[in-house]
Amino acid sequence: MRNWKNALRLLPLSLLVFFMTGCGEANLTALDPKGPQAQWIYDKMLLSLFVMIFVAAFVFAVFFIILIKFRRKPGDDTYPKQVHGSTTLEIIWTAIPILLLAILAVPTITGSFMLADTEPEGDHTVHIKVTGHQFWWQFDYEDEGFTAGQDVYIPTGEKVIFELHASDVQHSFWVPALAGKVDNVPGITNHLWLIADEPGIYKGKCTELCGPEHALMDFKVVALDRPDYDAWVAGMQAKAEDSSEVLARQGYEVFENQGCIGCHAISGAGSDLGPTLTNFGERTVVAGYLEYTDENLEAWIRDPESLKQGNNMPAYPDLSDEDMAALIAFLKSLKVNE
Ligand code: HEC
Ligand SMILES: [Cu+2]
Repeated sequence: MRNWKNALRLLPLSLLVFFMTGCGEANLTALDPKGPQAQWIYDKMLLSLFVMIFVAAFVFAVFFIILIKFRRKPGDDTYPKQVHGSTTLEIIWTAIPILLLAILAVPTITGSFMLADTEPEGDHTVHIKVTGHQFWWQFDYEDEGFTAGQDVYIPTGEKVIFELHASDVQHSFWVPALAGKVDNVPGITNHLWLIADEPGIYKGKCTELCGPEHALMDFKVVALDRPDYDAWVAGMQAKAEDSSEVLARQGYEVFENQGCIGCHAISGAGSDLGPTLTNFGERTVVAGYLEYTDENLEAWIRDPESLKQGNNMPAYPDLSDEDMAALIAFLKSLKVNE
């Protein structure tokens, strides 16, 4: 009884948690689709939900009718009439499920072809190579000639085709508001396309258990209107072609002397060892999930292990405060659209 009451007390809290899971960064949900792929998936979820509700309602209704109608009445001692088999009934209850499955199967099969159609569409189709690493994402814009880390920028209203790879173990690429999930498998190339209808930042997540901090392997899709997207691409390309201005910045020395440069590219092609930092100053989080503050940045550099267990960045506990300040200022200055 006590347990039951406690459970009841937790109800408002759990409802709150339930409703809040949709808030905060808002769009880590498949229930508020923002593109045709996600919309299709959402519609099919509703369709199967309606089919299930119909089945459940029908079965429960029949169950209760029988329960009440055929109850043994007080004073009634007669033994009910015994029946064995009914061809009509059996045909009916075989046909209904077949019909229901057909209702689900036809759109599912035609839709599977639609979702797998990674043929370019229009003259602008964007191709991006995605590589999953423990526990971060690399985005190579091969046609454009540069690499981005953690945040993937796309134009709105255009078909974007992702080519999915993995460098170590299996990962899975999922941006619920825009599309379904497809696995990144070492040695295999998978594809996924999506379209973002509106500009915005869409949260993405790795959905394949890939190690201790799998749960923190977050990324973002930044959808921009074509002109803004073009400006971003031009900025990234300019940095890829000429990084002299970045290298001359204060704080770069520390970055170089500490060996950060060995894993983190700040222009051009990225490294497989760490996220490209070319536009790190434009990120909204550190390491995929930490709030973007100087304190968190410092904490990350001094001891990444304590924030993301098992990740592949070494700790720098002994950096002087001066070097740290210079380094942080340098990292925050890395922007492509200034
Ligand atoms: C041996 C390779 C390696 C070295 C050296 C290294 N890092 Fe990293 N760094 C990584 C990896 C791997 C990650 C991604 C960790 C994760 O999220 O799982 C990372 C992540 C980061 C991030 C977060 C990036 C983002 O997109 O949010 C920052 C900032 C960073 N490192 C700064 C530095 C600085 C500054 C140094 C030098 C003092 C440095 N790193 C040295 C491998 C390295
Ligand atoms: Cu992963």
